[in-house]
Amino acid sequence: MADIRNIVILTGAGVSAESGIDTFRDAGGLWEQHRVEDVATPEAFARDPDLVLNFYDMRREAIQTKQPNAAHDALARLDAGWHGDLLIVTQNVDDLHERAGAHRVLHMHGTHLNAWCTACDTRTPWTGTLIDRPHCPSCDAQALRPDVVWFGEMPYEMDRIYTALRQADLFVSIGTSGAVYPAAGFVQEARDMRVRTLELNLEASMGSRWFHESRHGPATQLVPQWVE
Ligand code: BV8
Repeated sequence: MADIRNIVILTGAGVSAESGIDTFRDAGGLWEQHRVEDVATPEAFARDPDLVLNFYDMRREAIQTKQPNAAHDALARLDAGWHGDLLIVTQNVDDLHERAGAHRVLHMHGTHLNAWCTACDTRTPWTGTLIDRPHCPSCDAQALRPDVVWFGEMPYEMDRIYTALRQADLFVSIGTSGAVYPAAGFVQEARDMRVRTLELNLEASMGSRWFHESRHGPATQLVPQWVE
């Protein structure tokens, strides 16, 4: 990586799979247990808030029992020692990148560690449940929802992501199926700007054909090999 200065890394559920966190679309994944339309849209939340709040309470509780794996650890080492710009853009709502020690992390689909008050629009660190309609610490309204980006909602910090992609020398996608936009389109954005692209994934993804190079295998093997 001698001629590389600025790196953008996109991670998806596959980077946390070996920590025991369900992915979305693998056999038995989250969406097989729940239809996306039923739990990850604003309409679903309006229609059946208990179902949605239970789904996220269950995931928030499960995430807190999991630990970072060798892929998170390798990315944290890279972040700590990298001389240039580096941004880990994660689609994941877990905090395993941070718990492994990474600092330059951007949660484009939000984080399970916050609750978002729909009354006063503040975000509060949250590790408990939301199903019991707790009061917002700021305005006392019982109007808290998960601070995650649902389908049809704008992902966080898109301008910052596109700016980082424009300035990157290398774009690496790790553990994502390439099924969800706009994240799935980042590789094409990168290629349009003559950025080198590398995919590290268990198997071919929906976007593999766009990458200059695509390596297949578990993240706990591929990521440390790439970082070292
Ligand atoms: C939006 C919530 C407007 C939190 C999620 C074109 C342009 C823009 C939008 C669209 C478009 N076409 C369609 C849309 C609408 C929609 C969309 O993409 N629909 C899809 C279904 C077609 N997108 C949206 O609504 C987005 N908002 O568009 O706003 C806009 C437009 C332009 C610019 C800005 C704004 C909002 C999308 C966010 C939805 N919220 N999550 C939560 O509950 O977690 S999405 C959900 O899917 C998660 O965030 C997840 O991260 C994401 C992607 O899934 P993956 O992470 O890839 O997980 P998956 O299971 O699919 O794959 C796992 C991969 O890992 C597999 O490939 C597997 O092989 C691999 N793997 C498994 N084990 C391992 C492994 N790899 C390595 N090692 C292993 N051990």
